[in-house]
Amino acid sequence: MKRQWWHDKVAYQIYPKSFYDSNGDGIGDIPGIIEKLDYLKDLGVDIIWLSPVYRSPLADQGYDISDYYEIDPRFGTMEDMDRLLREAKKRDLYIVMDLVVNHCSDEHEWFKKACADPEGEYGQYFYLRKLEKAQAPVPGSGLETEYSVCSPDGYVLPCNWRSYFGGPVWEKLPGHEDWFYLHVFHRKQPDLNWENPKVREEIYTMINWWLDKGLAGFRIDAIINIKKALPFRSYAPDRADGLCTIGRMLQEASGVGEFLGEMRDRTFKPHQAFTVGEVFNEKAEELPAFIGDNGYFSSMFDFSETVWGSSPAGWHKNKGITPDDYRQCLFDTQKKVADIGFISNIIENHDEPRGVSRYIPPQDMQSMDEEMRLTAKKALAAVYFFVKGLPWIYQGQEIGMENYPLQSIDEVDDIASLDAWKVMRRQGVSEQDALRAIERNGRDNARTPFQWSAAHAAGFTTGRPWLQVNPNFTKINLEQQVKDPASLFRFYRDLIALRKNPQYSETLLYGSFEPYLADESCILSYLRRSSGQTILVLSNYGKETRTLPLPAKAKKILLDNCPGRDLPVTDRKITLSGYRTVVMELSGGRFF
Ligand code: TEU
Ligand code: CA
Repeated sequence: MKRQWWHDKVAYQIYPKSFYDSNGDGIGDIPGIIEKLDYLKDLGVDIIWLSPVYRSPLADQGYDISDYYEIDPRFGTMEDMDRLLREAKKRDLYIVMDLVVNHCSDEHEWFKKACADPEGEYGQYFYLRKLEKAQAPVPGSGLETEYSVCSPDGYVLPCNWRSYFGGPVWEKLPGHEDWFYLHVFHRKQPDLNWENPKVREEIYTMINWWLDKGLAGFRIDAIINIKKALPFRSYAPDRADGLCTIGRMLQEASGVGEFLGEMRDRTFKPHQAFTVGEVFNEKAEELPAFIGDNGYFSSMFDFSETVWGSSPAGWHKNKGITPDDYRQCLFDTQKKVADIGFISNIIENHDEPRGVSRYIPPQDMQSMDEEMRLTAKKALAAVYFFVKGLPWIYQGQEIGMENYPLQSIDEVDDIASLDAWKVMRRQGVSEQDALRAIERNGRDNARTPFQWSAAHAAGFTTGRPWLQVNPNFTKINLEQQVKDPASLFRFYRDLIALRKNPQYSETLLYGSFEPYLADESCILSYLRRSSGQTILVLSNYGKETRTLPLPAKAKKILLDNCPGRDLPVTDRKITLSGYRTVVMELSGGRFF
């Protein structure tokens, strides 16, 4: 694998709307991010991904862009953006924006022109179809397929795919009776027709415009969806609504690489841009093409842990992930990626519940005392941080922010959660059970305001926050943790410092990955090895004290999540109390 400038970096995701509000309107903004750049520098991160701040009606919180060349006034101005790029550069920070090009907003001028003239040039920018009302299927018309579904007013839809946000992916074109358009996400997010070279040219021009402004690169949104299996066809329904998941169609889609390779060659490569793909449903054999040396992207996220246990039947059927399941996902990805490229590792993002509320068994979180709860949060941090690849920290993860304790569905903003609620209630799931399922899986968990302090609205705003603050902000906030040497924030700073320590970075960046004690339940442990150095990450990822064999003599303890406590260790074994986790350099010789 070719070595890249960003391999020794640590990355951070900002969800601008909830990061820091500089003008008291309750919405996080770009000037607020600028005010916090020194904080991010002090934490030790380098690459900063901003979730979208382009002009948008915010139907999907900015992932519905109505002008790719404008900043939405709620987040600031283009001057603010230029200032952010300058201020970041002064601090050797790299700004990466969100590239959302599977779809745009229905308020984008392209879509307005398509509505005005569906058969004109801009009609080709989208997937529009003029449809017929249902009648007795004419043999050979293709309408007679057993899975066809109709619009509420009887038009036969081209396919029975279900939007990621629920309901059919076909919506009536505003102002028309028999024209429909495709949206695999929200109806206010019409899919762009990537088969149209004009669309691709528009997108490449926009990407280069932003890269010429000094962006370090992009996180690339939902990009696997740009290649549909055409012509449209229906697949066996997976629910009583007669629809099937987009994933079912994606299994049949092929050729996305032509678009991704063209985009890379026309934009990212000429700018040596850093790119990280949000790729679900990729085919295993595609990995080298995606993140190999000349891959479509620099990196892509490992979502194996986030999708584990999810059920197409509804969120109430999603299985909770155990420490052993988590380990299996983490280790399987390490094995799959090996030296193909650099995978991007997360425990949460703006679409996921908080990592500490998901990957530490909830029953443990509830039954442990404060001290062991903190120890467990540090254990999770160390375990994901030192596997091979690029570690990402999502805003608030570094202080251990937790899921939001939902009292009512009225508190929920997330359109995915609101759809999940409908799906569950339609299946007779009780309000309480449906609420608990949203509390466990909903995207708002990661979108509550960053908890800066115990002051009003957790110090996020002087006004009324756009989304409620987690009531635990008086206990979990940055101001308190900066002062506390044993805090999670300080531990994250130590993790980053260790990864960057020249004595160990060669091993932590490029060393091999070797599972250790992988058959021991609730032991999350692995070896990182480079020529002449072996580092062991060893976590007793459970509440009970465990005595474990060492693979070789401990040479030096590099990190310990219970530093003040006695550590019983001999040449050949070590005793770890609940969730205690150590990172140690081993001496040369191996016992086995
Ligand atoms: O998400 C793409 C996506 O498919 C998954 O995150 C998931 O299916 C979705 O969040 C519904 O639960 C990206 C963005 O990360 C997400 O915030 C946007 O809503 C989506 O694309 C549309 O742009
Ligand atoms: Ca604001």
